[in-house]
Amino acid sequence: MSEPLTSLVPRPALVLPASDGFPLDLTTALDATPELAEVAIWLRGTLGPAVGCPFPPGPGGIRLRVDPALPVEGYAVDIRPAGVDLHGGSAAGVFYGVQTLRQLLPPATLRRARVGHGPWTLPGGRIEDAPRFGWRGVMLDVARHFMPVADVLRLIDLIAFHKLNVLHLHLTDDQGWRLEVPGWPRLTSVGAWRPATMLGSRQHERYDTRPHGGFYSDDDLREIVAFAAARHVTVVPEVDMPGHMQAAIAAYPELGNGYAGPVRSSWGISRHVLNLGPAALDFCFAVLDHLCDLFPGELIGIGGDECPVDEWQDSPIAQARIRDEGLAAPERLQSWFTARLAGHLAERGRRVFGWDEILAGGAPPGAVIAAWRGAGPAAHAARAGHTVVSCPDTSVYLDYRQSDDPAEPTPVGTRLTLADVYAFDPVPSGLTPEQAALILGGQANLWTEHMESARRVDYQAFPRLCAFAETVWGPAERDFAAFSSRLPVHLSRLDALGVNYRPPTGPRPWDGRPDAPGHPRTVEDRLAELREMTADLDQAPA
Ligand code: TNX
Repeated sequence: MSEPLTSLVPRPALVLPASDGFPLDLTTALDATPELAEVAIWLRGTLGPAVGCPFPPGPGGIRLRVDPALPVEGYAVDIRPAGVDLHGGSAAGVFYGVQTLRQLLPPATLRRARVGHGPWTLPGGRIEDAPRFGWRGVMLDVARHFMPVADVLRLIDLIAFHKLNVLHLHLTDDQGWRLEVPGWPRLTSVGAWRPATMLGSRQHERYDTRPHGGFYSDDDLREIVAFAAARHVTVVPEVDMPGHMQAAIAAYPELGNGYAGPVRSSWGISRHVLNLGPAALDFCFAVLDHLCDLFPGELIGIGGDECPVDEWQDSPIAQARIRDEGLAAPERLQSWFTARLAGHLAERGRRVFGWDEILAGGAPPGAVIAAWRGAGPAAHAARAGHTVVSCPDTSVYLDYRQSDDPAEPTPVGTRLTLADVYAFDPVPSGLTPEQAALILGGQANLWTEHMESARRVDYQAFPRLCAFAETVWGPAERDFAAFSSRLPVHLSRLDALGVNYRPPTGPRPWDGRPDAPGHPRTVEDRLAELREMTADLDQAPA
């Protein structure tokens, strides 16, 4: 069988090889219906420069059609000498079919300009394919390290190449605020900048001496949203509240509980959180309204993770709120707050997307839970009737080290090898079929404390993201040995795309970060820590 047909990533549901393929040359025509105009524009713009073909409209070449009888994101493609017939359940399905065609061509055609003269032959055969899950996500933290728009767009292209369809953008955190909000100019003039950056894990207390920062203009974010939409990727924005808010409080101390100081330079969790008085609530509503203006998707991320209550114990503003709302304890203030945000978003036809900490005290109905603290919270959320995105740190935190090699850049977290990520299943065990149906899919998270550039994000993400793509696209039953045998061909595709992936042989000398030491953990220690962190969920209504 032709090598490209047997080395697709993610692996398609069905591949039936045939003897003769379709040669692509400078005259190959493209026949697409009007509803597929955007796919056609993208195909011409992506494949055109690499093969030197303008893909003139007309019959006899590549034919694209929507067939509503197919699964909505599924596709079926027939490649014969007479032409290519590609049907998708929707424009998204057709788009994924074209992504498959790109992988079937030689890797040189993934480049941005012509290398060689062709003809490039698509191997003959039929492929039928559809994803297992509707949420195939990647989270990018642009708060810890700002990533320029061009690099975000490039990552979206790589996400879409692997048939992933959600980019969760973590836009704010203690270490930086990355979007403009009308009426709150200091968020970006002050909150987007920090005086220095921690080098390595916080245990070492090392810093560089360079300021770091940056933020996206409204048009930057609109461009990201539109670029992603053309690739069938939904951008889910997140502004993390009421904790992880030190950058906003540095800009507007009246939002906090007495903190007056800079944006945070160190990693870890800040104790400086919103006071949740009337002004802070108005601020949060203004932020949400602006997110609704910029991001058309139904879900708006409100964060909600790791919010220490220490400051609320002695804050007159927080205490007044606790008293006025008749809350039993400071711990209840966050769930009261989350309910207010959910109500505000519901009035605008949107829903809350939050980390699993918002389950404590009961999450608002309709909230989508990003379950990250091990496998327990996903099951807890599904049992409580919430829809869930599984992203347990124990399987899919791509900031965690990829091996025990001491040369791995800033080794943190538990070891998550390619095989560990490949073994991920978004559906936790022990759920009824009805509860399992609430698992929307999975998400790999790229926290960027230790990734200051796109090059380092590449290193942490690839090839583990290729393995992850198969966990959310392919069936539950998978074979790591078979995946590994497909990987070398796929790595040649990543080479052509210019991805700084981790080589199977380990980090190259320049991938290392001797200046930024890590803090590796054992799985046993992490599991014990997670049990303690999620103990409060056992008391929460399920
Ligand atoms: C926990 S996951 C966090 C992040 C850190 C990450 C590092 C989550 C909701 N919170 O703030 O960046 O660990 O792995």
